[in-house]
Amino acid sequence: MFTRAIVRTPGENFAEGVTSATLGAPDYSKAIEQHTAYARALEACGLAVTVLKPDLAYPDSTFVEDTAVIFGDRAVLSRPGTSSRLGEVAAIREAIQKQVSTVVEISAPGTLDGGDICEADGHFFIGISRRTNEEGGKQLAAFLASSGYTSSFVDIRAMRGILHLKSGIAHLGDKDLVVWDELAPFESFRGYNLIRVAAEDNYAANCVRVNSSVLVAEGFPKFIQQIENAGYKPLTLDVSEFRKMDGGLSCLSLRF
Ligand code: CIR
Repeated sequence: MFTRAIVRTPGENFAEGVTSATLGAPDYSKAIEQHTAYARALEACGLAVTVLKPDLAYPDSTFVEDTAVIFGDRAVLSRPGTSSRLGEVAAIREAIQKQVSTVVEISAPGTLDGGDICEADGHFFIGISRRTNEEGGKQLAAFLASSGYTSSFVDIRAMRGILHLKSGIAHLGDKDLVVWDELAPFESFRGYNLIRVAAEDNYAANCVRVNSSVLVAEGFPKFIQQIENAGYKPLTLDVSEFRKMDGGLSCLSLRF
C-alpha cells in the first residue's frame, strides 16, 4: 500500500533530454496536461502527491523515479548512469529527506537508475543495464539486506531496445509479474505467474500497481484486457509526450 508520491513538473526544455525514440519532439503544453492528469490519477489512488517545480538545469528531471529507491522509511539516492542526469540527485535530496528518516546514497564508481529496480513484495529485482552497473547494484543490495530485504540481479545488458529493467517488467501483486516475451525465460522470474506482453505492446509493460489500480499507458487494448483478466483494475493514462523522451509511466513518480 502506497500513501505518498513525489513528481516533478517537466520544464520547458524537457525536449532537450536524452532519448533514443524516433517519435518526434514532445509538445510541451501536452506534456504538462498529461503530467497533471498523471498526478491527479495518483491522488485518485489515495496518494498524497508532492509536486516539485520544474528544474531547467536538468531536462530529464521529470523522470524522478531514476533518482532514488524508497522502501519503508528509508531511501537510497541513486547515481544515474548517464552523466547529464547526475545532478538530479542533489536537486531531489531535500524533498526526499523531508519524507523519510534514513537516506543513504550510491557512490562512485557505482551507477544506478531507479528505473532498473523493481520491488516484488519485499524482494527487489536489480537490473544490471547500460545505466546500472554491478557496483551500483551491489551497493543497493547491501543497503537492502541491512534493512531486511532480499534482492537478485537481472542482467539485461545483452538485450537491445530496453532502457531499464522496468521498461520490461512490472510487479502487480502476489506472484503476478508483467514481462516482455524476451524476458520470460529468465531464471530470476521462475515461480512467478508471468503476464507475457506481446512485442507490439512492449511500451505498455511499464505499468504501475498503485493500491487498487494499475496505471497503464493508453492505446494498448490487448494488454489492458490481459491486466483485467488477471483480476486488476486498469486506469489508463495518455503519456505520449513522455514516450518521445524514452519515459514510461513508472519513471514519472517515486511512490512509497
Ligand atoms: C533518460 O534517458 O534517462 C530519460 N530520457 C528517460 C528516463 C526514463 N526513466 C525510466 O524509465 N525510469
